[in-house]
Amino acid sequence: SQAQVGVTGLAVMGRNLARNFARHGYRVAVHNRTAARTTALVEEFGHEGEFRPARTPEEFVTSLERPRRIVIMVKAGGPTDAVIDELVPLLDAGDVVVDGGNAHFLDTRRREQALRAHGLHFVGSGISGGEQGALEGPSIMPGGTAESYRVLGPLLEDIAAKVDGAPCCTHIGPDGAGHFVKMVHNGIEYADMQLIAEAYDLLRHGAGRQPGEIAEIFRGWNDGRLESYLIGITAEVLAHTDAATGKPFVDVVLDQAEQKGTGRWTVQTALELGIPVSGIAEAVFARSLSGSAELRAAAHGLPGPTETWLDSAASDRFAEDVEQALYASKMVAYAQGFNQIQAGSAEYAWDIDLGATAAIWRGGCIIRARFLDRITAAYRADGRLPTLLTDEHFREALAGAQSSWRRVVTTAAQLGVPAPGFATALAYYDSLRAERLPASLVQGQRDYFGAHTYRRTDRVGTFHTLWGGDRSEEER
Ligand code: NBP
Repeated sequence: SQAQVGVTGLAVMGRNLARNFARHGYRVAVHNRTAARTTALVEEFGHEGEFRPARTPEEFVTSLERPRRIVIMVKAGGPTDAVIDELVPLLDAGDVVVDGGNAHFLDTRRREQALRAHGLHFVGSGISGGEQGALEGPSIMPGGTAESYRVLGPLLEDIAAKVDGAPCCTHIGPDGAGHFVKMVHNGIEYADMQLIAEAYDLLRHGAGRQPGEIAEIFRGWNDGRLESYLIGITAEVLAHTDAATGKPFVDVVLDQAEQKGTGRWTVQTALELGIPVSGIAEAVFARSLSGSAELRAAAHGLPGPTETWLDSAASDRFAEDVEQALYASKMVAYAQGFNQIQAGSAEYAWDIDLGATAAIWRGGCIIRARFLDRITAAYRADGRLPTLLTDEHFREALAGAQSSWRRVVTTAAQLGVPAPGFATALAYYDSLRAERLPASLVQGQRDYFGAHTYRRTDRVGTFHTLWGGDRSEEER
């Protein structure tokens, strides 16, 4: 009998995804440009299930039952197009082609349109969870037509992570919706990681704690509302000692963070949509700054504050404040990310269910966290919530956190410990809640130098003041 699903591209992700399908009892056709990877997979893991190795794309396609379900797991960009071009002439109307790589959602929209012209379903699917997730259950964010989800959904739900018995996979929406949501997921991941890193830095260089002690603090936090995969692994990394030097591992790693680009895409897209995702942007910039070795070397030795440490009593209370600040800043970062999804959904008519999106991030993916239940609940209660921050739970948490949050940002500034993520989150919060913003002054400046006009609070219409003349106002 023919294979039920095919995977082409058998590097770490594709191989583990193919094994995941096989372990769930599916007959899996496997193919890779370089045949050695296909052979190796079958030799090493053939006992795990029914694999149908194929040496050529033709062999791969004919080994699949129809409508065919093909998952492409190759390097994003040109390689994905190359594989699609190779497969399309071999396929039949109704077949479903999935791109499980980290494609840009605009590429996915283009590919979906092109394949639709051939009567094929193209599904751009976000898959999160890395190598281990692919094998043991990732969080899956498929886009594409409703028909494609009917053919493909049950298999994806089978291999996805489960939380309380529910699969971490849902049909996100048409064409690029899945990859868009995956992109924002990665952006949020950047923000979350940056905030955790800042919490560490404040405990280390503000409160004078050692990495091992901070690991214990994080373990404690992981038993509470901050419980998440990222906090858990952070504690592990901080507790780790470098074998070669006997020093804390975190002290021997070069402090220049790298990036593959999905965080940058999130910010670029947010700029286009006009959505302030300052938490994600600061995280991307923080990585860039860390990598600017020459700049940092040149600036090293610039004057800093004279106060450099908290005393020990203050330091104990400070750890509690940092937990509050981290929770509040994290709320802001997620609220911003969900606003971006909301905006993308409106712009491209995707009709994305925000509550369902938060629910499938509870398992399998890097940002999995207890906290996501709160987001699902907030959007279930009100699908049109303008910002998560006004939901009852979030509002109460902010009320409880805000004075700690302010102390942490103030202390960071006083001690000269950079906390761009915490600071920008607080500034966003205060900006949103402000009754009046100095944007009125910016409008005045714009009108002064460029006659860009302004609106008034007390009358409708568009106005200009004759700044160079008698400063009378005229309606434009
Ligand atoms: P890579 O991104 O390293 O890609 C390697 C695969 O692409 C190999 O199978 C390679 O075939 C194939 N390939 C290339 Br390169 N050029 C090709 C071409 N012109 N035609 C056909 N095949 C080509 O693999 P990965 O790390 O498993 O990631 C796969 C996708 O999943 C990527 O889009 C990645 O961004 C995404 N992703 C990765 C992770 C992760 O944790 N690694 C997590 C989530 C998503 P070869 O063997 O013949 O060279």
